[in-house]
Amino acid sequence: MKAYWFDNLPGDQRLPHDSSRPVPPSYLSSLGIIHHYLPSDLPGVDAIASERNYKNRDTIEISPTTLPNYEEKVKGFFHEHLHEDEEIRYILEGGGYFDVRSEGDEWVRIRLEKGDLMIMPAGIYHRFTTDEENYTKAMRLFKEDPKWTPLNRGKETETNDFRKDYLKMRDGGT
Ligand code: KMT
Ligand code: NI
Repeated sequence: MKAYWFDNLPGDQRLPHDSSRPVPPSYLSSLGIIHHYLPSDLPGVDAIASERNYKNRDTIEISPTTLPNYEEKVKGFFHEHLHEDEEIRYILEGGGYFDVRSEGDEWVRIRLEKGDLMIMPAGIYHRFTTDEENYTKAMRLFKEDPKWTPLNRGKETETNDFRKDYLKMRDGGT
C-alpha cells in the first residue's frame, strides 16, 4: 500500500498520477480508512469479516478478457460515488488505485497490491481504477446486499444520511 496526493494532471486514469507528496497512514485513519497487509492470509480476512459482521462477499477479476463490458465497468468504477455501508476490498492478484476525497475535497490516491486489505467507511466519496497492467483480482466484502449499490456523487448524496454521519465522524473526531 502506498498513499499520496493525486496530481490532478490530465492523462490516463490508469497511470500512477503521483504528485510525489506522500499521505501518511495517520491521515488515512483520520478519513476513517483502515488498512491491513495480509499476504496469503484468508483466515485473517475471514476473522476481520466475522468480527465486523460481514455477510456477503464476491471475487471480481477486472481484466479485459474476464470481465464482460470491461471498458464500461472500469469507467463506472472511476465515477465518484459513495456506499451506504462500510466496504472491504482485499487484493488477491494484481493491483489498482482507490482515490478517496480528503477534507478539502482533494483526491488521495491509494495504491493497493496483492495482500492489501482496505476498509472504507460508509459515506466516503471514492473511485477505483486498475493500473496500466489492466489486471485486478479482488475480493469485495459487504455487510448487506442492497447497500452495496454505488451512489454517484450529486445533489442527493450531499444530503444522504450516511454521508452526513461520515462527515460527523471525520470532522468531529469521534
Ligand atoms: C468500488 O467500490 O468502487 C469497487 O468496488 C471497485 C471495484 S473492486 C476493486
Ligand atoms: Ni465503491
